[in-house]
Amino acid sequence: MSASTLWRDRQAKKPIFWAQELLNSLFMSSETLDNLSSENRTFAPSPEFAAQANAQPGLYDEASRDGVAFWERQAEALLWDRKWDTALDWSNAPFAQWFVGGKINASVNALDRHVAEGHGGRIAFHFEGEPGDTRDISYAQLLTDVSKAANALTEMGITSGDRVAIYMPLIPEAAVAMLACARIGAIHSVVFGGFSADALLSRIQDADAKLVITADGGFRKGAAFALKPAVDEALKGETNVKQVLVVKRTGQETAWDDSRDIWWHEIVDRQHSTHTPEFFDSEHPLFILYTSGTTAKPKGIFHTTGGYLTQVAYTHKVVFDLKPKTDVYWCTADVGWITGHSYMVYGPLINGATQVMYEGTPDTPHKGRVFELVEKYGVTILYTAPTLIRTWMKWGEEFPNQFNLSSLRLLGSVGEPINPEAWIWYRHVIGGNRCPIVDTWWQTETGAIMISPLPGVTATKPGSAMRPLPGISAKVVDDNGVPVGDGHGGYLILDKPWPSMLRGVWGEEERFKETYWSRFEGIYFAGDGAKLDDDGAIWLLGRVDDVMNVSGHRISTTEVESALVSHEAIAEAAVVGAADAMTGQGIVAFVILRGGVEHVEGEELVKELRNHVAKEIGAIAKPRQIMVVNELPKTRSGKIMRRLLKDVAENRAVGDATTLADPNVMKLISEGLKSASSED
Ligand code: 6R9
Repeated sequence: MSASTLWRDRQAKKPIFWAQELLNSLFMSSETLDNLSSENRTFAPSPEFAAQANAQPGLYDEASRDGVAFWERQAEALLWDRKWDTALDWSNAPFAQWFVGGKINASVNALDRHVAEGHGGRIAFHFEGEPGDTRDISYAQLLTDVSKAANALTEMGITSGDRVAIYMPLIPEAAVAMLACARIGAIHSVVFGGFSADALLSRIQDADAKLVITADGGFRKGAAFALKPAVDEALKGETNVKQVLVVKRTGQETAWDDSRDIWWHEIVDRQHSTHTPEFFDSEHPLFILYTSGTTAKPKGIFHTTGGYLTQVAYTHKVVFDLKPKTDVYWCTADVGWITGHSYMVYGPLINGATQVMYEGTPDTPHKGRVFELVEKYGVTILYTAPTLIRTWMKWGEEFPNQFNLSSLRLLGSVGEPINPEAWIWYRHVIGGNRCPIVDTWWQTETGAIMISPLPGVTATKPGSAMRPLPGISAKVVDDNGVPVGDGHGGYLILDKPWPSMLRGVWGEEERFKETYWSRFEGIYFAGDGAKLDDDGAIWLLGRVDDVMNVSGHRISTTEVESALVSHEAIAEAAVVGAADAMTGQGIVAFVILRGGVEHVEGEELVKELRNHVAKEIGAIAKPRQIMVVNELPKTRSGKIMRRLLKDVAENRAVGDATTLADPNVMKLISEGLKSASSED
């Protein structure tokens, strides 16, 4: 599909019904979030896909009929050393306990079990390093690696309940380190390898980690980057870290402190190749993962074992339709992100999946790298983020078209709302119009997927995550916590406990209650705005703080971005609401142009885009300013840091940009905006 067909396609959509929304908002002050456009295309699964799918339509009824018993059945799919006495204890809400009295080991479920069942020869990871080095690691080999690492951790004095910080590139040892911690009951805290020494230090301190597992470096964008120096820098701060375990990945020159640093190969390789696991309480903490909130201090979201494993395994099976014997599954996330925890380590390994793990960036050494690997390994299930899909759109179809992508049978998306245009492109160009797309909504806090189509059941709409999964209760409510009807917007909430829910914010009980459970009494508020369409399908509108208020009308940044991206000249867009004396907030857009498309330039283009948004959504959504940029400020997990763009749009000094993948981006953008003139 060419860009111009996409463009026409978008034009053919039913236009807007914002006038009605506007009226509603006049009469109902609680009508808080207006989604001004609508999407009518639907894509039902093929009869062939539907017939073979792991999840059949009856699952919804089964879950709503059986409540907690439904989750007990999912938990039974795991291997327990001792079965639980009580499935759910919610008496001390919001502190949930699932499968109370049960004893389980995460690593045994991920590894030993498959080997015992005769699948030790199955490949767990096809690892591909960025420079092209490869390793095929079987389940039996992975079990040996994890057992040795667990023995090494024990030799180093790490015991159950200790916190271990993991700061690594995306290499198999990262997964081995996580599973080795889990095996001995130590709590891992993976800190994304793109974070700075300062960020690492604050996370080490907050969790009071005893050990850091790192590497000399990794490969990214065609070069070796160093990690160990950031650890050295961080450990100049006040910590209780006694030892640093270092994987040799790049072989680069590395400063060394003999009293503290230990090479992974020196201690791990000489360990015994088996390890007898201990079983832990279902509610034993499994990991802490830091995530940013509205304040500067990151929140240590912590998850426990039995419930988390139950839900990641279940969702991985039903949402990705995994057939462990035949599928090759690839989740492109980093282990430093919750997606890497739930859908690269725990979920897929528990389900016995064969996966691809790729260390580097998708444009190295060429822009077709991901597609090349799909062809090479015969990937059948691909799970990635909208930001990468839009980047592929920008690069053009010639890259995917050079490779055979016919092995793909299912596509997934996660991390932010996917624009209908990107969804359609993904389906057409990557999925050959035959693969169901699962747009999966969830959070670090939820631990596992909560809202998503079931690929063999749901007729999907481009841009909608559709419905809560069987077993999950999610609703869209107004300011007073009252569910809104179809066709209305509000706040997305979860009103029933779920097995993989966060058990708290590490060391901050009050903050946990305050952040998640106080907006609506006793109900989890996710921080996202959402809308139900006329069929009751859920449309995520972004974080509520990403919602703009222009002349009293709330407009989602996502929606304006989608409108901009639907223009043939635009590859990617980020929109912020900037303080405006007249209208409260004015819409400021930052756009990246699509390569290889003929379009007008400069002033003319800006005018055309503003009119285009007006046509797509309504004049109310016309951006005040549009600035063409080469890059957008993104975190390494791909989230656009709108906070920084807002600083620029409001002529403030740009705030903390330490978590940006490329810190120079902001400088270029601020200089550019000063010279760009405001319209009207
Ligand atoms: C898994 C993950 C969580 C926030 C969440 C929401 C956004 C994630 C989404 C989505 C729309 C989807 N988000 N998936 N928005 N559609 N399919 O991303 O966790 O890093 O904690 O971010 O991401 O705003 O609240 P996390």
